[in-house]
Amino acid sequence: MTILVEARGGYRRITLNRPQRLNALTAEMGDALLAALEAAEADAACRAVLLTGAGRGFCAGQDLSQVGGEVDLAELLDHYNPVIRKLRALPMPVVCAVNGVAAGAGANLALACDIVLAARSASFVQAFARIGLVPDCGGTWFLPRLVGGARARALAMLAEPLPAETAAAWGLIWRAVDDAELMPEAEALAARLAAQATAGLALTKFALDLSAANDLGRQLDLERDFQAEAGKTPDYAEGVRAFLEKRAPIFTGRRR
Ligand code: T3D
Repeated sequence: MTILVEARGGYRRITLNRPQRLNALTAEMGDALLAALEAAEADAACRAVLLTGAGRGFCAGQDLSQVGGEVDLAELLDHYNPVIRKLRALPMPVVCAVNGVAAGAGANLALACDIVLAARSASFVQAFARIGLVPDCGGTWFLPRLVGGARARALAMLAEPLPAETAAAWGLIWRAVDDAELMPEAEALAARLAAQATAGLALTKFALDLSAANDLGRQLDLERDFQAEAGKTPDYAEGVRAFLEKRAPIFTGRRR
């Protein structure tokens, strides 16, 4: 099984599982990852996803032993782009625990998640330029938005490994943590998010993404509409009630 799925308290942990190839991606693996995300979305008890890799790497990008010759790269991306789209459209937060090197499409798979933690020993490599390719899986979209144009261009064109701590300092990821702390911290974060108001978090995620294409006026309109929707959820009522009663809220994640 190239993708492992475990149901935890309120969230699903999805593990890329080809450790002998640093979890390098194949078309079948892309399809299996998409199916795992769709299954998480269909499960009402699942309110967050945690994505990580087995072994010493997170993901080394496309499996290069399966390309070349007659392989149509555009066709290959038909297996990966739906995964990136699904990560951004999933109505729940996705935590990524980058346990080792994240290269090529593997780096951009991590950047497509909502909150990225990385082990201090991990690194991010936009490896594409080394083999004459263009950053894909959203790399050309995520990079300039996260780190700005100057750093995006150098990362994409030089293909040098960016250590996790620098990635955090530059705003490419949320935090770099000690290697031994990565999975405990990522699990705790996923569990914490799974206990929050899921619909509000989903709308927050979509609003932040949509801001990239909006001017302030349109974004204010969008916030008004999204707020109206969040305000109809039982979790909003519970949040206010809990505040007034000076207790911790108990959110259900239900939309209605
Ligand atoms: O449609 C499309 O557009 C195609 C999609 C393209 C998107 C892409 O992702 S293009 C970029 C593809 N990825 C790369 O170019 C990265 C290649 N890998 C590396 O540069 C290095 O392996 C790493 C920097 C990631 C890690 O280096 P290191 O020294 O820690 O490990 P290693 O010894 O190089 O790799 C360990 C094993 O994994 C090794 O196998 P072996 O010798 O022990 O049998 C190595 O060949 C294998 N491996 C690593 N990356 C890949 C891979 N095998 C196949 N494909 C890989 N991408």
